[in-house]
Amino acid sequence: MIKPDGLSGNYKEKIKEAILGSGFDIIEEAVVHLDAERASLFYAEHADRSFFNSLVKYMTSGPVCAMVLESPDAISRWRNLIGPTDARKAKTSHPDSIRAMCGLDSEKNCVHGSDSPQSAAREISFFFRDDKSEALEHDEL
Ligand code: DGI
Repeated sequence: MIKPDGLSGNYKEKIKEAILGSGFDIIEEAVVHLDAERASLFYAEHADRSFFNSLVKYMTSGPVCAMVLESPDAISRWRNLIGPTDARKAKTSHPDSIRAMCGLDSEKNCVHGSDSPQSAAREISFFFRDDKSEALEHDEL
């Protein structure tokens, strides 16, 4: 997922170039503006953290672009391409990563990546349900 700062900072095309240049296929893509309820649900595992309200505010501050990426070892390869959670660390330890390119700090880090097959399955169905009548309303791409 490209987070609000990634889209508002006009990094979408650069991020997609990095995705395709790294050999991923983009299987699904949708621009969605999450409301507080949906953003809270997406990050439910962090509900007890001190930064949760700030995270929800950030994630609802503008649209996000959700994508389903496909490749061998997609989860570890994508996590490696985006770099560490804290974009300030990414700039030193992973200077070629996406978060180094467009992230700001440990919250505004411009992209998300599922961290396991289970979370990928949950997050894919969060944005792209099989039953289109229940799918999240997508903005125009
Ligand atoms: O999977 P990641 O996005 O790399 O990291 P995560 O699952 O630990 O955290 C999810 C998001 O929560 C992260 O992208 C931004 C936010 N976050 C994590 N740690 C911090 C944080 N936000 C703030 N403000 N401070 C943190 O320490």
